[in-house]
Amino acid sequence: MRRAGPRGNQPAPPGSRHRRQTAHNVVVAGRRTNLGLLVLLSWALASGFLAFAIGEGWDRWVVVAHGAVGLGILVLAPWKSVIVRRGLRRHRPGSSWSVAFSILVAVALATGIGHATGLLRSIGPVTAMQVHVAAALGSVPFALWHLAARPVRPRRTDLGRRSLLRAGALSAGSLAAFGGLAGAIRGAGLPGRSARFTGSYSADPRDIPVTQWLTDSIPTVDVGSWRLRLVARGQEVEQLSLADLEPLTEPVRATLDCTGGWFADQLWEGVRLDRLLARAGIGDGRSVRAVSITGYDRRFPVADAGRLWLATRAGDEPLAPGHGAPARIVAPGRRGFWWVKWVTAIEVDDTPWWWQPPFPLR
Ligand SMILES: Nc1nc2c(c(=O)[nH]1)N[C@H]1C(S)=C(S)[C@@H](COP(=O)(O)O)O[C@H]1N2
Ligand SMILES: [Mo]
Repeated sequence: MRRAGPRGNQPAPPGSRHRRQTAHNVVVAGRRTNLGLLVLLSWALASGFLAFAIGEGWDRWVVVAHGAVGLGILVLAPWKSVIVRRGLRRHRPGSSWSVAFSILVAVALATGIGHATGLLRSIGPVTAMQVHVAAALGSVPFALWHLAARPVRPRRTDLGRRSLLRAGALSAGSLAAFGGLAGAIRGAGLPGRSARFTGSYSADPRDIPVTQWLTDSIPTVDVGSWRLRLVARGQEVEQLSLADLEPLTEPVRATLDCTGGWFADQLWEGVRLDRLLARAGIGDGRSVRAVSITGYDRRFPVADAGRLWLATRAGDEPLAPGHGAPARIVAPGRRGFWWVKWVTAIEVDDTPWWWQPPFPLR
């Protein structure tokens, strides 16, 4: 392997004050660009995470911020390309890792823009959104490696007035890029125009895809012998059959919005969870956990039980086997992964709702 000397392969010619000064300026500008990229990449990750974690009205701004931050990375790309070219010339060990890192970031950007504009919705069997998330998550180890191998050392002056002005200019540039893209989507009538604020596209409610979060399987459930177990602090209190539940159901209109990039609005019929808990006398506790036959589960604050339903029907039909028969959670305002299918138990206890991985692990 070729090893670069401490100053790289291209030492500045001695005595050339001008050359040295220029090189110094490039290095300083490079450090700032790298710092800016580091901030943008971590914000992109954090806002992407948030945009998935919650689906209520206010996170509209998280999604806008996510878009602006992502485009900010593009805004810095011309500056970064100068650094990259200089870096590649120096043949430092690990440059193939850097290349892989940039490819993953580029793929995340391209699929993000493709999804937002609607110009690229799927790549073979996977959605652009899935590729977007996979590339972004896949880039994290590379980002950590990059940070260790090519550390960006913050300085006191990074919080100074000039840096703040630069940060302001970058924010303005990112927002302008976002506004420009949004304008282009509208102006050119791109499919992205019809997307929901979460970025999801409308799907036919009678034909929504059977969607598993990661690797969960579709169980075979005998509806006749199925029972819902109501559990309070580890003690089973009651078992209900489908026939027991049906008279308790009420209609509820709700939008299932999958983080995979589609949504469907329809009329469900289900039992409101707070009523179900009150009926069984197990309403006091901190959280209520919906457990699937498959082991998939989600925990909700008990205070939200009035906005959660255990649904047995959708669009005037009993739930289809792939869609959670005989009973699934309907959680208006929450993204699809909260809508636990094939529910077998509803448990109340004093565990805080947030005492669970932010996203299911199966
Ligand atoms: N048991 C279980 N429930 C689940 C999932 C899963 O993998 N396992 N996937 C969730 C996700 S990510 C979504 S978007 C919805 C999809 O519901 P559908 O298959 O009826 O379209 O179910 C949710 N409920
Ligand atoms: Mo989903």
